[in-house]
Amino acid sequence: MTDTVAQTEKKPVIFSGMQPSGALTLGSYMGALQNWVNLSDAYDCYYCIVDLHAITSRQEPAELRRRCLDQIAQYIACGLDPAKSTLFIQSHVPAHAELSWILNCYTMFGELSRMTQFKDKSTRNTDNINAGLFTYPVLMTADILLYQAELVPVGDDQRQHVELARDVANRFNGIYGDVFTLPKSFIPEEGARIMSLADSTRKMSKSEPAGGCIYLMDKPEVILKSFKRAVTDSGGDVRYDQAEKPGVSNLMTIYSVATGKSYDAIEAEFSGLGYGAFKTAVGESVVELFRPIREKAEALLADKAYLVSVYTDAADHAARAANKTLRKVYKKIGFVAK
Ligand code: ATP
Ligand code: LTN
Repeated sequence: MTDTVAQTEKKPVIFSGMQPSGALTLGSYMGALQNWVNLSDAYDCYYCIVDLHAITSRQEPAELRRRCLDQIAQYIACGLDPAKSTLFIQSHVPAHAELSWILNCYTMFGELSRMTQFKDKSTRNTDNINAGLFTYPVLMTADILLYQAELVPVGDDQRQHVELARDVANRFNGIYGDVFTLPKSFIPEEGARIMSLADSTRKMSKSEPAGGCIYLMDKPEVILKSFKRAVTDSGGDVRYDQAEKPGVSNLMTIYSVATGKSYDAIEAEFSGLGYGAFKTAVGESVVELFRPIREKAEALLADKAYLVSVYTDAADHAARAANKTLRKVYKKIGFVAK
C-alpha cells in the first residue's frame, strides 16, 4: 500500500466498496468480498467503506460508526492485507464528494432515471426518496474514476452502475481528452446473485428487514438454523433448475461456492437423500467457511487502535491518489488554480 510499492510495481487498479448499512452477509461475501481477496495480489486495490452512500437511507449514528469499524475488521478477517490493499472509509477522503458534484453535471437525468436500484429502492421506501438516492450512482462513478480503476469487482446488482461509470468516463474523456480510465465490472460466474433464504425471488440484502440473511459474524448454531428454515421447492430432489426450483438452486450455488463442487457433483451427492440432509450440509459448509473469518474479526475488534491505524494510513494514501485525479479534472474543466 505504500507509495513506493505502488509506484515501482504499477499494477492495474481495482476499486470497490460496500455500504455500512448493515452487517455483511453471505451475499456480500460470495458476490464481492471473496473476489476482492482473490484479486488483491494482482492489482493495486482500493477497498472502501462507503459511508456517504449509506446515508441515502436513514442510519442511527452510533450504529453507523460501529459498523464502519466492524467492516474494516471483516475486510481484514476475510484475507485482505492492509499492507497491500488500501482499506479506507469514503468520508475520510473529501475528493469523493467533490468529484461527485462535478460528475453530476456530466450525468443525465434520464440515465439516472433508468437505474433499476433507484427504481427498486424508491418504490420500497416511499417516505425517503431523497436526492442522494437518485444521484447515488454518480457518487459511485466518482469513487471508481478517482483511482483510475480498470476493474470493479461487484455482485450482479451493481452491473448497471458500473456501466454508467464507464459511460460518464467516456463522455468526459470525449470532451476533455483522456482524463479517466474506463472501468469494467468483474462479476463472478457463480455467486453473483445470492437470494434470500426466506424468499428466493429477492436478493439477500443486509438492509432488508425481511430476514433470510446469513451474516458473516453469525455463530454456527444460527447459521445451521437459518439453513434448516430455508425455503425450498416442491418435489424432494436436489436438482439445479432456476426457473422450477429457485430455492434449491440458490442453496446449490451457495454450496458450490463454499465447497468448489460442481452442480453435477452436488446432484449426485444428494441423490435420493432429500432436502433435510442437503440443507444441513449447505449449512455446515458455510459454518466452516465463516468460522475462521468470524474468529479473526473478533480478535481484530479487540484491538481498536490497530483498526484505527489501518483506516487512517489508508485514507492518507487514498487521498494522494484521488487528489491527483481531482486536480487534473479541475484543470481540464477550467477552474482557476489556487
Ligand atoms: P443494501 O441492502 O444496503 O443495499 P447490500 O446488501 O445490497 O446493501 P452492498 O453493500 O450494497 O450490499 O453491496 C456490497 C457488494 O456485495 C456489492 O458488490 C454487491 O453487488 C454485493 N452483493 C450484495 N448482496 C449480494 C447478493 N445477495 N448476492 C451477490 N452479491 C451481493
Ligand atoms: N453501490 C455499491 C457500493 C459501492 C461501490 C462503489 C461498489 C459504492 N461505491 C464503487 C463498487 C465501486 C453497492 O454495492 N451497493
